[in-house]
Formats: sequence, C-alpha cells, structure tokens
Amino acid sequence: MKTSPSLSSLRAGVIGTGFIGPVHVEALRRLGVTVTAICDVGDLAAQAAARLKIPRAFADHRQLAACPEVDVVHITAPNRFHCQMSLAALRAGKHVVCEKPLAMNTRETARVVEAARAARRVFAVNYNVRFYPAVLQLRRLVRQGILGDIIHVNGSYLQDWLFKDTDYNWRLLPAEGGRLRAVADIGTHWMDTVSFILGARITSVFADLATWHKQRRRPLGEVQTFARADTRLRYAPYKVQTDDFGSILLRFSNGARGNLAVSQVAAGRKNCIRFEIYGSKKSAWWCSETPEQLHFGNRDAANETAVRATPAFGDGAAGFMDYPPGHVEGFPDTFKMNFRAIYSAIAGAGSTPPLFATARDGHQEVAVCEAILRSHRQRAWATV
Ligand code: SOE
Repeated sequence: MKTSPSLSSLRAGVIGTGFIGPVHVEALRRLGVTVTAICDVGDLAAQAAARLKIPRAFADHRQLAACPEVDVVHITAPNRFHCQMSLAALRAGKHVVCEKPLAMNTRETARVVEAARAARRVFAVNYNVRFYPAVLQLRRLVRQGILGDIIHVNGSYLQDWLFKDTDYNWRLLPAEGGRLRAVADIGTHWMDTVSFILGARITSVFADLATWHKQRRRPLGEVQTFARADTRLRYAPYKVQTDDFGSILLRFSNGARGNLAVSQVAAGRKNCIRFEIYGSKKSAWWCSETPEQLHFGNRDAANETAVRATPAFGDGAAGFMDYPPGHVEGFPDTFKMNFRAIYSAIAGAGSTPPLFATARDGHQEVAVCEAILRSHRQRAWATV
C-alpha cells in the first residue's frame, strides 16, 4: 500500500485504551503514521504501551498533549472528558481527532468549535462511516444530481451488544456518556452520514425514545465496549436513564424528509447501519453488513447493484480505497481512510471543504441530539 511521506512524518498520541483507542492505533499504523504515546488512568497506559509497542505512556492527558513527540492528539476516552481534553490539546498547539459525540452538550461543543477556530489547528470528529467507499460514492451521485431531488430517506442503526440487562458499559451512565445513549452513540453516525451524503443539515426532529431495561445489573468492575458478560461476575442493580432505542422523524434543509430507527437491544444485529435514499429520478440503498455493494432502484428499468472498485461503482471514493474489488474494505478501513483525509489536511494537502467531520459538524450533531431530547419530552416537533 502507498504511504505518503508527509503523513508518515506526523506523530500521534492516543488518549484511551478501551475498545476504540487500539482501533485508532492500528489504522494510524496502516497509514504509516507513528504512534509515539498513549494515555489512560492508573496502569492502563503502561499495559497498553507494552501490548501495542508504543514508546511513551502517560497517566495524565495534559502530559500527552504537552509531549513534543506528539503532533496529533486522538481522544478516545469516555464522552464526559472530550471537551476538557480537546481544549487542553488545542492549548498545547496540537491537532485533534476526537471521538463522537464531540462533547456532552452544545455549551461544551461551542467552546471546542471556538477554541479550534482560534488555534488554527485541524480538528476532526471521528464520524468514520463517511469513509465507506459506498458512502463517498453516494455523496458524489447526489451532488451530480443522478438521484434527482431527494424526496425522503429511511434507515436504521441497530446493535445488540446491550441486549441483556447484564450487558454493561460506561455509555449507559448519563454522567459518563450524556443524557442520550443509543441516539448519541450510534444515531449520530447515521444522521452525520446522511447529512454528509445529502449535503443538507437536519433542521427539525420528532422523536420517540424508549428504555427497554428500566433497571439493569452492573457487574462490579469495569467492562469494555462489546465485551461479553462474564457469568462469574457479581452484579449490582441500577436504574437506567438513557435510551435503549428510539424512532425519529427528520426534516432536512433541502426539503427532504427522513425516518430513523436506532436500537442497542436488537438481537442479531451486531453493528448494522443502513439507509435508503429516494430521489425524484432513482433511489439508492446501502447497508454496512454488505459494505461493498451499492444498490440502485429504478421505477421502470431493472434495479442495479454495483460492487466497490468496479467501473459500475464510479470513482467518488478515489484515493480512499486501497484494495481491488472482492477484497472487502470494512469498519477498520473507514478509520484508516478518515485519518488519511485528516492527516492530509494537517500536511496541507487536504480537500476544501474537508471530507472528514469538523468541530462544527460535531457541534451540529450534539445540537440535533438536544432537539431530539426536547422533542421526546414535549411530544412535539423540535427545531435544531
Ligand atoms: C458502540 O456502540 C460503538 O463502538 C460506537 O461507539 C461506535 O461509534 C460504532 O462505530 C460502533 O459501536
């Protein structure tokens, strides 16, 4: 695989050693970026540094941000730390890649947007789904008017890793992850991706949220994202205050309507994001469980399926695919390609506007979440 020399001269430091921190490390290394430092509380950083062969380990995120061998700070700690870590990294003069959602509320996200603007550093929010080749190609097709005017979009983001009442993770706690859980954690991926494809913002929402497990049992000790419940563990009951699932009606700034279903208690759906976009000329469908295929629907002609990297697929993802057709590019590749776009921008060679999600995009998603919560509570449409 090609690695640009300018990208490989940049050095990354990663905060967080849970499920997603190592995904960042792996994607960076596949790009040729050196990961020089890692940070987490207690002994976790030293353990991860030994496991992942990273030279420096810090227990305090400010030390990682201050490290002269770090050019870009990746934040993969729980949501409640995103704002303070982003501000500290920007203050230290670093570029930042922050996990989604950008922060706990729009007060915080507005501070980050302003700090990133003033610091004149690249600030990206890791909405990696944008970088499935099919998503980039769909964006191109919508911009070219191939689907016509967009009438409506429907879809879902479904998972089952919180299906049982003993499934546990910090995301379940409002103090760690925010008041919204399924919607903020995975619903915002869907909303960011569809807005990205349509080139249109969500302007208002009507939401119905629900909690299936009103009480869950928490294993005594910390459990990682997607980890299986260990039956030998002892549990303590707690009241759940965040959404297990929800249905949301959406209005977009281009006049399109949408409906989205989000769930983290959908047995059998491991990590399934899908959408169908209906235009005035034709429609298009995509699902992350078959990421290489882009489907097109026609009223009179036969429906079509295009496979990634074939001529029929188109070249909207050129530069963001490394493997030939039939050699599946999936979830880990989206991180690699997102980081390729972000690090190219840092190296001064990115596209304008950038393809990756900026601090403003992260702010917008949190604003949509706040409108969703308002709508759910008031049982009415809410403006973003
Ligand atoms: C857990 O729901 C999670 O890891 C999300 O936080 C990620 O953003 C998503 O890509 C996979 O699932």
